[in-house]
Amino acid sequence: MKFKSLFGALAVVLLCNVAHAQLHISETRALYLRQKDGSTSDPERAQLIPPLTWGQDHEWRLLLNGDTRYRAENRVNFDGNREIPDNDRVAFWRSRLSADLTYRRRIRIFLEYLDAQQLGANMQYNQEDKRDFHQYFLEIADPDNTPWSLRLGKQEIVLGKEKRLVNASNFNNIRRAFYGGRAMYRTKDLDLDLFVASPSTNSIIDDGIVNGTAAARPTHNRYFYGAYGTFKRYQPTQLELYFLGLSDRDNHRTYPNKQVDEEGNFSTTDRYTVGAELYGPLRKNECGELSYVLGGAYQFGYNGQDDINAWMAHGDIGYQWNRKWKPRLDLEGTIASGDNVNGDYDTNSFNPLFGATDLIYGRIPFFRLQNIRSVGLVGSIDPTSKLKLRAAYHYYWLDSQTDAWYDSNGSSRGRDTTGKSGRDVGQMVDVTAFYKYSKYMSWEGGAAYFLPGNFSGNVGKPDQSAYLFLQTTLSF
Ligand SMILES: [Ca+2]
Ligand SMILES: [Ca+2]
Ligand SMILES: [Ca+2]
Repeated sequence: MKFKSLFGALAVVLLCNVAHAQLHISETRALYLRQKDGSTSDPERAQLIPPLTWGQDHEWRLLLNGDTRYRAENRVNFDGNREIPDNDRVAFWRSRLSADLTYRRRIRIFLEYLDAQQLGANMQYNQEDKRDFHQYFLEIADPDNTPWSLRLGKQEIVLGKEKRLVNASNFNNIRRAFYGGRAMYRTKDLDLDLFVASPSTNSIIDDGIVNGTAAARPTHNRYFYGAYGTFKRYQPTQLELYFLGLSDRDNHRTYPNKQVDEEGNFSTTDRYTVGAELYGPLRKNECGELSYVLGGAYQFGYNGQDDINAWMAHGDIGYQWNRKWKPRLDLEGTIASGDNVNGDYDTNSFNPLFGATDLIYGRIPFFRLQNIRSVGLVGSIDPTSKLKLRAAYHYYWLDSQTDAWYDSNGSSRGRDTTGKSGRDVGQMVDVTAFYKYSKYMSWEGGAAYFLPGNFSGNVGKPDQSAYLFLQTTLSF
């Protein structure tokens, strides 16, 4: 492709002469790998208690692991209005303990206990899940004879390199799980996941509104199912293709959120998402490597009387220098459709399903992959093998001026159905430092600042917001 090589050459010339910085924090990447094969293949993982084995040829093996994490936060003016006091100092404390029992790589029983608390909170952050069994599943495999394995029970599901549609956020105090079954196919050339599950919810509802969280339970009559494939044959270039379905058979759902169509009627819904992600290196030489990520998805189906017609696309071009401190710079763009006209029997607001929000759309949780256009510049450096620094800048617009500004939970932060308030939502800067003292202890700290645009001012959020956090994690 002429365009590709021309662009690649141009970018190398430009970027080789810039000494700047990104990191995709390796903690999240390691976590992803660990979840993918569910094993201890990650050498960086803490394993303080030696594996307990017994039986003939050590055919039984028990691993005990856990972590505890404490994060202090300072939240300033998250409501966007200086006149209304909402500043808060709050801490989030989460502990996990897991027992992972395997028999001859054939049978695995995994049990994970989780306790998540919010301390000193003046507001309700919905981040509590006290003394809960977060995951419990049975896995059946026969790795010498078949690439298939089956996992049944309550489990986390994380799919895709970017986890944009299915994730179990690690920054959150509580993590999402699903109740159901998942068949996994793993070979050198292809990873395939087929699943049917019911999403968990932690919400407590008081008079129709979410007021706090408690132990997770299934959302009855809501089903999440699909197929997600990662084609690795042409590595390092990889292609992901997926089909995801989200169906709600409850025709009067008020819990954990109200399920109505644009006309305001309670409704059942079937939302189907088809999409693809493509990524890999574009150009590599002694100076460094230029790489890209491209992705897109289309949603269709119905919600009550409305047809669903929504889409998203994103692209990232990044350069990793072969230099001391491993500087990296990424330019990224994201667009997800918003609804054009309210009440026209056609809904165009993209639904990010159970996707990642933390960090991808800025550290302050004001955005997600719904009615958004954003561009970002992300730089990172690793001054030592233990220290990673990251800085990001994002600018955000609404995709549709008549649809809402959605925060990371999908709640509206303001809407002007006339469209007269424009689309300029604002900009955010965030910086993060991650220090891994050892595999048993790490620290992370960060700060973020949001500067509102015209639209925000017009919907009653004219003032700046700021965020600071410091987090310690102990793992064993
Ligand atoms: Ca305020
Ligand atoms: Ca407080
Ligand atoms: Ca509409």
